[in-house]
Amino acid sequence: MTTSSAHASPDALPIDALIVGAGFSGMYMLHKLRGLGFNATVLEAGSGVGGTWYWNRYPGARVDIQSLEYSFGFDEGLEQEWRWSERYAPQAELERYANHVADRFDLRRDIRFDTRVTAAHWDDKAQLWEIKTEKGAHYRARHLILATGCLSMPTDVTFPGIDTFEGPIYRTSRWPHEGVDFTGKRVGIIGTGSSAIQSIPVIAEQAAQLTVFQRTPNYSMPAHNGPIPKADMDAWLKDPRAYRAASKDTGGGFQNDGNTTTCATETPPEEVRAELERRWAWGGFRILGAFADTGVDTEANRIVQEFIAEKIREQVKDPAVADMLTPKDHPFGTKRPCVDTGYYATFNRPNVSLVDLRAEPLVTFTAQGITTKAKDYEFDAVVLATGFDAMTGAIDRIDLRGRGGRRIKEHWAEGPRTYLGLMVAGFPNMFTITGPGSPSVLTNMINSIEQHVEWIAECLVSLKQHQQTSIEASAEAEAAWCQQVAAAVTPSLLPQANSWYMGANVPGKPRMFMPYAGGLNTYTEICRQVAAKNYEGFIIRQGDRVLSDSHVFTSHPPMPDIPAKLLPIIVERLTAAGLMPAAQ
Ligand code: FAD
Ligand code: N01
Repeated sequence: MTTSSAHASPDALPIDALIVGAGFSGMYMLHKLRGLGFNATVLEAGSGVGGTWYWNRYPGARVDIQSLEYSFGFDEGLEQEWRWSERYAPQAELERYANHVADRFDLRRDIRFDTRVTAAHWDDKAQLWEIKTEKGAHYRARHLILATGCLSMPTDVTFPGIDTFEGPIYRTSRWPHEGVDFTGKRVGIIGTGSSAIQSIPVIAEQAAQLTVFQRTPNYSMPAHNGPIPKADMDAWLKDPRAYRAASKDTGGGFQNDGNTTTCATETPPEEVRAELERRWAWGGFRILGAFADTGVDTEANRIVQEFIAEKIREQVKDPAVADMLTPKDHPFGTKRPCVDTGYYATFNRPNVSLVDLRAEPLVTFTAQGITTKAKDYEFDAVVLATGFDAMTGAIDRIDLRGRGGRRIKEHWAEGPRTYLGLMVAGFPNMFTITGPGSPSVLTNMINSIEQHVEWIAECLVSLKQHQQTSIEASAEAEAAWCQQVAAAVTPSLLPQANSWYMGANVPGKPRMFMPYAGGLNTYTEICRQVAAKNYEGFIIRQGDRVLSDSHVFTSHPPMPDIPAKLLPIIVERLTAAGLMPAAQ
């Protein structure tokens, strides 16, 4: 296993690790493994690094977690030499950052661009993964690391007559590199998720006319983008390590001034109001952490819903449009909330109109535009901001076969099953970075990525030190972890929405809440304990010989304190879901 990965190519000697994807996950994984003396190759479908920030170039695309925190913390030199220009960096700056990281650590020599992995099969005899690419190249690797992204595979959504439309159709997630000039154009956009909410205000400024087709309104909070807040900058400059550590030691992987003790329903209304106003003025996700009961108690959640509805009415002059823009079918926070710059006010512009697809369903695309049940709309261009086959889409598009030829699609037929969101039973030496069953999309993803990369790297070092050739999640530990994932989300309101977290945006996808909702800090501690207990729940082999055969999962950090008022709600939901025995 000493071949130079720079020359890993069809039928070459096996490499230590084949990493799929050159977003932040794949880039850090490569750097980390190299530093530990492993050889690794990255295969990336795109032509450049950055993943999300390479593909999603739509107007207005930017991060919605402050860049001070949404950036790598693994290297102090990198951290010190990079300065973010704004509180929430735009796509172009994030892509520059990804390129800077690639240059600084000389990553490109081990990344093959324009290379899509189509198949990966475990060869039990050779204890290797056999990997194939779209162009027919073949690699062999001891470990397969899927850094394929949770939000990298657009949904296959299509509409009747779409091929008859004579103008261009753009997907936010596959935006042309040369950009799009909408000046003087009549534009239609379908979708009102985060991508649409970011792009609508910018497209509206350029286009002659913009028609927004909305199926479900979303909650959106103002970003209040601008210079990095002084308090944050000062805290970061004073001690970047402590600042990072504080971000990582939170449920969401970013500092949100989270209140875990006070319930909105037990606080005087004027104090609740003042707190929500304070957080709305700060911007971004801060309102999510205002009260301990928002995410659990329907009544408490309604207080925030009404507060945001009022903010929408304040910003949108036409009361009928404001009403259309107000979410009514899901509690606040149960679909990923959006963060915007001028979204609601955009609907006051004379060149912007809103179509409610529930009131007038889309019938067909035509050569000139879109026909709904009520009207024909003519467009020069259409934008699809229709979302992703999240968490599993990029993984199950690969013909992945584990032990005995078992396919990942079979294994996940009723929803993705993993142990810790890191490994899958029956798929030895295959790791997922921020995979289903890990906190991933419920967190600041960079912190989740760093935690996964470092755990995987440590695991590979341990295997190497002990001359072990494979590690694999046991079926029992995987089942136990799936129960943990269910138990973490069941007490909350999260399962009540038809969200992409639940797989609800993809027809036929099994309904299952995919990420682990127990918080990044809790999860990190669980992973640490699992490794410290000699990788409990994993089967470790040397060739055919089983060296360690652990089938249990016992790592449970202490439960955080919960306000007494919430306990009966939590117990009732866990009992109803069969996750807690009913009291006798
Ligand atoms: P990605 O960046 O998705 O990279 C995966 C890479 O794998 C892609 O380049 C893809 O081409 C490649 N790939 C996939 N399958 C294959 C294959 N079969 N063969 C070869 N290559 C393959 N997260 C936050 O925490 N905060 C934010 O503010 C935020 N904003 C976002 C905004 C947008 C528009 C989107 C879409 C996501 C956002 N996210 C955000 C989530 C974001 O995806 C993560 O923060 C992070 O960038 C993920 O990095 P990654 O490397 O894991 O995956
Ligand atoms: O996708 P979405 P997204 N007919 O799934 C609609 C991250 N992100 O790309 O809700 C009509 O949220 C669909 O309607 P409905 C972030 O995690 C972050 O916007 O299903 N409409 C919805 O309105 C985010 O959550 C940022 O009824 C159809 C929209 O399309 C995730 O990526 C920016 C339809 C899809 O919304 C995904 O966001 C961008 C149909 N057939 C993305 N099919 C930041 O701000 C779908 N829709 C950092």
